[in-house]
Amino acid sequence: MSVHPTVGGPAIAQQRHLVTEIPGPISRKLLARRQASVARGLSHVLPVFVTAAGGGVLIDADGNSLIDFGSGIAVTSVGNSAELVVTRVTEQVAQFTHTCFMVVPYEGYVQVCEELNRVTPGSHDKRSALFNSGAEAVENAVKIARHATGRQAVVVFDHAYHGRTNLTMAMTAKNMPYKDGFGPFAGEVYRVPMAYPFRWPGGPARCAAEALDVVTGLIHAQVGEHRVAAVVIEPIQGEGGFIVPPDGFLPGLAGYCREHGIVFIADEIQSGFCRTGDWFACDHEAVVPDLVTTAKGIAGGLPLAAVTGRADIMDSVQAGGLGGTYGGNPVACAAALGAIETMTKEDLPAAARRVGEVMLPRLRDLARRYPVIGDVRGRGAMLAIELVKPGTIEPDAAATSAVARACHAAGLILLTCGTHGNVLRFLPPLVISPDLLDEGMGILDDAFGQLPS
Ligand code: PLZ
Repeated sequence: MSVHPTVGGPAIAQQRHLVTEIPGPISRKLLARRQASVARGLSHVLPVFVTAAGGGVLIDADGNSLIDFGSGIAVTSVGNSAELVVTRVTEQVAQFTHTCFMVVPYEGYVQVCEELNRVTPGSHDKRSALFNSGAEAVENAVKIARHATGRQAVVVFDHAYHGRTNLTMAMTAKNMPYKDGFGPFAGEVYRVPMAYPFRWPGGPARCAAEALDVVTGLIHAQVGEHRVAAVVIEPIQGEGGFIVPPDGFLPGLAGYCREHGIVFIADEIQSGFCRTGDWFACDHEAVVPDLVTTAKGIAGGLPLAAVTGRADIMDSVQAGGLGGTYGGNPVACAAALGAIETMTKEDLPAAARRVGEVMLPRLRDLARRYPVIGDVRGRGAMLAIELVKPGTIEPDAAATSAVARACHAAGLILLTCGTHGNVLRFLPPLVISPDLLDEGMGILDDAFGQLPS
């Protein structure tokens, strides 16, 4: 058993260990307090209250040690309380906590932008701007694209997820729970079909070419290329179901945008920062977006987000046109520098590929044994299985939540996703030990075994 060293906290044994039912009595008490004090609109995947976390495990208030296959939705890729994040944050928080970059600047912000300009796809001249959340980064990417082009329309995809603010809700596809009752939504947002191999009517082999035809045809007929400021796409879709477009689709789309002066925006908020086995999911096919939005994995758990892209597009905005009180907060910047240093030193893209090499064969084996699994997909440590009524492509959300619940009860934190709630997704910290990965897969196997046949 390996021990995850954390600076300033206890070393956490890398093992699953349950001492109560899940959630235990202390968590249940806290949940009652939560229900009396916190708005109902916030929900939990699993209501265990965490007291410590590191590597691939979370410790709860009852003393249970749970395996983490969620990373707080693809955030703690470097592990929780990763050593370099803790050191840099601790140093920074003792120096100064805030000045507001718009009032008085500091070096950490500039360093994070330099790093972003270096690690994001393409070697062209770039600029970055920092924000607090993924949704805020997407909002700003759209602002910048509109400003640079003088156009208004924004094209997004079926199954897209871009956030919960007014503009990003309009860009997000799924109604329940994200949009229901929250309208009216921002205008000039147009939705086109996603290249979704498992569900493409003409079959996966024809998906890339046919989807490109459909998308460009719809933009031409229903929007007009000259009105489109930006096409925004997650290079691997996240909340919408971990949908991986077939090879050729993203390069084709990027080429089409170039041809028509449309800003091509890759939303790498979930797929970025080593998660897919490359620094960014776009790297897989050497696609170079005009703008990239990042968040989540960027700062090891502290709130930070960014827009990075072509200097001419970014710098089209007047001084004072972008900003916010907290965007690029010095403590969050220190965390990002620690996280990026960890990714580089520990070669976390390779670690993500190894996670995929262990998990994909196991998931494919499950799919052979359990016909409820219709598709296995993903790259690196961004993997998923889609559950359907056997022999059909009809989504099976009930089986999906039954499997997730059984995993939770056994001490494995596992997330679902998908427009139809029928996808189990796997997002372990990239530093998770092979033993924990293996144990987690065993729990998943047992959970499928418990499904009524
Ligand atoms: N773009 C691709 O995945 C956030 C949302 C969880 P924020 N995904 C997790 C939830 O239910 O709120 C996300 C994403 C992509 C944008 C966002 C938005 O990022 O930091 O949550 O605003």
